[in-house]
Amino acid sequence: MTDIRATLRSVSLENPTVLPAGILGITAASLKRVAASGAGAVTTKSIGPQRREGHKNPVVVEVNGGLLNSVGLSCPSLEESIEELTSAVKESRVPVIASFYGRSIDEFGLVAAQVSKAKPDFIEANISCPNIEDEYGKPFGTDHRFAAAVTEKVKDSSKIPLIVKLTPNVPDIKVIAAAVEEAGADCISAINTLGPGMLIDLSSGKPVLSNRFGGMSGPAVLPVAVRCVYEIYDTVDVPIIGMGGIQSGLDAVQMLMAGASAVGIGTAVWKRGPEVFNVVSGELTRFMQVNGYRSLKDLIGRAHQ
Ligand code: RRO
Repeated sequence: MTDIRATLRSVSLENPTVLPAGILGITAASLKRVAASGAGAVTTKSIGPQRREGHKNPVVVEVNGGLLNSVGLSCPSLEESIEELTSAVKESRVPVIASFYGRSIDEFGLVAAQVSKAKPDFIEANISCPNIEDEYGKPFGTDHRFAAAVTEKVKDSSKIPLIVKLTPNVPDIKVIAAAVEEAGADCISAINTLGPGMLIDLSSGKPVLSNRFGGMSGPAVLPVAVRCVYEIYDTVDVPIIGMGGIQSGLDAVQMLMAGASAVGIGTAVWKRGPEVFNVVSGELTRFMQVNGYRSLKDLIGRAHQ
């Protein structure tokens, strides 16, 4: 019997696939739909301290190997977001992760406290959005001191287990991972989008995205994501949700072997619909059957042996 159940701290997932932040995660209805399509856990779009329009269209463009986005952290008001989150937590058949952000360290604490009232299974601090500048002019996740300060503030503000989402856009992701673990992170998710990148429209001679630059996701980033997860696994003891470019069960196997305990599937949902979660679980199960792996424990971190 092949067992693909996953564990993140004390939370059990029927399978290791997770809907990451930013994809179909604004309403309770869409989160429930993804859960019903076979995701092992679902994450909200990042919830902010107040309503935010985000950047002007176009905010997403398809490029070779994936997508370039600069949505700009659009979100409804905090009250609306919490209302949707509360319904999702009550009605979802799978664990719910509440992603959130703040523009300052204090704001991270305030939003964490508010979001936690809905009692999600995890809160996820998004310290890695590439498309906005925080009060220090760059994402908190690019500096180990700010990453640790946000983590500490959130841990002081909430009793809900904390995931910290890291950016690949740093010289050494191990330093950031060690800092957030030391500061109290219960799990790490990685990676946020790669870049920033840029696409220029040849007829107008202008950048395609209204914000000019955007973060890259999709199959082209998989090797970067696998390397980041591999390095994080070498550095910390907390569980890792590995994401970035996973489209198939075999991509998921790579991520598990690199050290992830669960795998995020984002851009592939945009391309293939929420059915992709069942497809990935099925392919993962078949790979394990054919190769004699009985449970995810046999796969997780295997590349380090
Ligand atoms: O909204 C965005 O532009 C965005 C976010 Br919050 C993020 O975390 N990662 C990304 O690629 N885009």
